Amino acid sequence: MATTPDLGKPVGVTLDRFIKRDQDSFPYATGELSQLLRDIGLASKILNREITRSGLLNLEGAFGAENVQGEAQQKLDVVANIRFKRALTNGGQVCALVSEEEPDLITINPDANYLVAMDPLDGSSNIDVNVSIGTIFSIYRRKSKKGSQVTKEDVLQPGRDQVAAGYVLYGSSTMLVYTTGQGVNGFTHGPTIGEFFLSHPNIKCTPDGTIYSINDGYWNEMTDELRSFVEYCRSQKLTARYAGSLVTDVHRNLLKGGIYIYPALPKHPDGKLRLLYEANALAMIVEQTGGKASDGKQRILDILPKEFHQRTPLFIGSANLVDKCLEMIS
Ligand code: AHM
Ligand code: MG
Repeated sequence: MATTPDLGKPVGVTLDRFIKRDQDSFPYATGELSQLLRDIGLASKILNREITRSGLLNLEGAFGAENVQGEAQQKLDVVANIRFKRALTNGGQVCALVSEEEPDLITINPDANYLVAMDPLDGSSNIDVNVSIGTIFSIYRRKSKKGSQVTKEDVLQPGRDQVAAGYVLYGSSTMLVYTTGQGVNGFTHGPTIGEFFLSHPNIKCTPDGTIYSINDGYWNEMTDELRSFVEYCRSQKLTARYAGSLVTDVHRNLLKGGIYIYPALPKHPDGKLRLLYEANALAMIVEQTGGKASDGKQRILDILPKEFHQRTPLFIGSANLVDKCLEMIS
């Protein structure tokens, strides 16, 4: 029997309208954060267009330079960095930006209140093979006075002080998922209309997941304790899934339930992923859905960063699976 759609649910509302509704729930909101979120939405739509056409525009492959981490930049890494920087500059709501692609703090508008840390295009080694990639962003309120020079202390805030965070997944469809600390909502891009529409309201991560995601190629370099946890996952008949694209792996586990692990390894003694613009944003999102995120010793969101490009091990996902893993490795 056909069912009548529930017209009371806000599914289908555009991102812009949803951001406005979100803003209205904060009595003293000025609209600056809303504008910033819209700017990120706009840049991601522009980048989405570049990504879908990259094979035709000779935008695949290496750019020929290295970023601050000593990793080969892909052409689309560079394009993504430019697109976001331009959108945030034109939008005027960001005083400074930390980007994976640039070594130093990028000052934008000293009269603005917000700071952004972002990985403009994550998982870029997957670009040339049409595997999903993503953008990750964290938003903080500056501590110093508006109009003054932005300081290192403004940027080095613990993740629990993020005012908003999110990611964009450029996959079989493009999705923007974000939180302002009142739950997590996901928006799917309608390519023919050029808008994001609410498609995944109030996302919740199931406490018991069925997926584990870790690069099995590092088996010989894992600690015995971590290997025991992987063996536990196998014994429980969990499914192994690892795209090698952080946003893709975390997003899938968020919707289906699971754990993603990038441990400290001999070649990455502090882990590979970056605290400020990868782990923190995803930790805020996952915690807001009921999940957990840890570096193996402490909650990701409680780490006080010391450097812009600091790395961290990451154990993130369904609460009971993360707890079980932490219990077994500690
Ligand atoms: P990137 O920021 O240079 O793209 O690297 C981060 C990526 C993550 O998306 C992914 O989870 C991880 O690196 C995969 O690393 P590995 O190939 O070592 O498993
Ligand atoms: Mg990255």
